[in-house]
Amino acid sequence: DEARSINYDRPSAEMLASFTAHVRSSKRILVLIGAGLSASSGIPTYRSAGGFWRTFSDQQLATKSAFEDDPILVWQFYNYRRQQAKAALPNPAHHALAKLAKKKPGLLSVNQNVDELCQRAGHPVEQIMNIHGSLFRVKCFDDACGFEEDNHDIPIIPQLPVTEPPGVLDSADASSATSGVRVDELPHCPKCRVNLLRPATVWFGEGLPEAKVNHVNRWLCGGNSEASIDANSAVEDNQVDLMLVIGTSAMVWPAAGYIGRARKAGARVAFFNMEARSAGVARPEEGDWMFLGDAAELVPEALK
Ligand code: BV8
Repeated sequence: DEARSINYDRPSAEMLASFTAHVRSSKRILVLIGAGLSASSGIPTYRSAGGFWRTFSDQQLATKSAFEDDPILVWQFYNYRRQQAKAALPNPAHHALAKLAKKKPGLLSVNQNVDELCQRAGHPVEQIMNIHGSLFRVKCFDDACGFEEDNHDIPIIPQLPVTEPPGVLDSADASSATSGVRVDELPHCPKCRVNLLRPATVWFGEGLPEAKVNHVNRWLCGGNSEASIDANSAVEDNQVDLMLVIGTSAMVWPAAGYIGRARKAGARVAFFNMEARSAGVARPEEGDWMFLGDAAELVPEALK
């Protein structure tokens, strides 16, 4: 489905008024967050031109096999992204969303981003599920070991440069051989002392963190306790009043599936994107709102 980039009219007064009224009367709000929310903070999105690093797309490097083939190259990629995310600042949309979460205890954010900018904007941590992990957590390459911890070191190891030398970004020879780093210098798991540490983001082909997915499922079933999901009881309130879909191409599953699930639970949907999608789950339906433009500008305006 082609994405049509339409000229960005200002949201009409009546569209804003109807959305604001609905936000005010909404108790249970589900938010799906994508890279577009952080674009104005200087973090390139995945599927736009800037989303490439050297000659690779995220999908080529964010996989177990890419790490097994060339852990140095993958750590160079993540070292670069960690530094980029660390240098970035939350933008007005991150702050507006955090403010709404504090006002609406029935709000839950499902965050595909791994940059931690929502948390840095003060989004209550119990109301945001980072279902694709975080750039600032590392874990043992062997899941069976189970070691995982926060790590904000920039660079992750002294031998990896903090910034990419000019030219490397688009050089044809993007192999890690140019790094001068040896695999035994890469961070190793302090627990099993055998395996390498890897970024604790969810790679393609990997399952999402179960606890976080269960939390979203419980929230969608209306309960906040284990009971509601086990007993399959007809919980009192599994209605979703509003879904905000902010800066995501909704191409990555299972995250994209939350849009349809929220609709089934009664939600009207507001899309915030630079492009209007004419098909797929990211397509606005009757009664939805489509805010076309930069999330950093439109989200604070729509939520004020
Ligand atoms: C799983 C972390 C099974 C890594 C990420 C077909 C073939 C192969 C695979 C699949 C397939 N179909 C489905 C799959 C599975 C695959 C998938 O969905 N692939 C897609 C690409 C087709 N999914 C998985 O592999 C998932 N796991 O299914 O496992 C399983 C189950 C159980 C047990 C074992 C296995 C895992 C998915 C997680 C992958 N990890 N990232 C890392 O980055 O380090 S995904 C990656 O994409 C990011 O997390 C990102 O958040 C996510 C989604 O991208 P977006 O955020 O939407 O960003 P994008 O660039 O795409 O779009 C930006 C949008 O913003 C655009 O719409 C743009 O218009 C807009 N925008 C831009 N600027 C602005 C803006 N909007 C507003 N304002 C602006 N200024």
